[in-house]
Amino acid sequence: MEKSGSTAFSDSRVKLINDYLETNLSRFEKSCSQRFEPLIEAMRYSLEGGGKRLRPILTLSAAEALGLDPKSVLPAACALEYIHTYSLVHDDLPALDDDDTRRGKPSSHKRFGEAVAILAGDALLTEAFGQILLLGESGRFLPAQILGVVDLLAHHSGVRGMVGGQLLDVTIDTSDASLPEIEFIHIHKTGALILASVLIPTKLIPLEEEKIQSFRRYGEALGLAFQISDDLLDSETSVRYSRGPRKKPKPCYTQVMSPSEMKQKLNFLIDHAINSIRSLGDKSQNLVDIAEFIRTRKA
Ligand code: GRG
Repeated sequence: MEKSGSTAFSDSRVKLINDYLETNLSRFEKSCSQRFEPLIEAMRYSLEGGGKRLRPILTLSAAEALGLDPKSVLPAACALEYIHTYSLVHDDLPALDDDDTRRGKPSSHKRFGEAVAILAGDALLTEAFGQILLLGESGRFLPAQILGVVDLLAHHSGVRGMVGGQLLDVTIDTSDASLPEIEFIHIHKTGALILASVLIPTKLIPLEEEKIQSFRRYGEALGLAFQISDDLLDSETSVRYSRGPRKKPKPCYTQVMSPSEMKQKLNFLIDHAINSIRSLGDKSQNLVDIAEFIRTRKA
């Protein structure tokens, strides 16, 4: 797969993820009838679109912070990227944001047509759950632990997480949205999958509740911080409008906070995220670096 657009994360880690994604998709492709090739092509097109791989990198780094071999969680990291990619493919559709481009290339429906883009998103979501089961191949994890990952991902990517947040995002009347309302949407739409990325490894080893809570605090703060940094980046360009049926500004922090208030909140959340995992010591350095990247990111 082509190199990610990331400049923030270790090239070797991004390469590990990209190689795994490609190897796995090729292996999966071999198990499918050739008649389904157009679907595989559309899945591959969006998967290799040059994203930062933030979510899988978080999973690998959280595993490392817990003393697990990061490679052992690659199937779950890959599942997260499948779910993230499906959400972007569907978000770009005419019924939602109606975006012609994604990551500098034509969006999936522009390249393959709406029907195939919808189905490619459906396939990415469905196959993500098949990917998680590959955690079992190494023999390192118990079936109950793997089921814990399935439960976590279903919770955070579905109605109680990303999809629920997306519903509110497309239906809210942004003209008088309050800060708590906007925050509720972001916690679900964007934050939930980021939180799940951090929590996955906590499902794979026996762990005391206090440690799980420190990962949760880190993941929650980082998820919200990521959305604020995204809104800040957008505010430097233009108001975020949806071209889709809504034809109104999308809910974002710029409607309820000034850029300097947003920067203050971003700094507060990043400090909180880093402090939450300090007690894990050197093993959590990559998690600290990711938080610092979100504090200052320009892309
Ligand atoms: C359609 C069910 C469904 C959900 C869509 C996440 C989402 C929900 C839509 C994307 C809208 C958006 C731009 C949200 C802002 C935060 C965000 C998720 C940005 C994209 O994530 P990055 O920056 O993307 O990690 P890359 O391209 O680096 O993978």
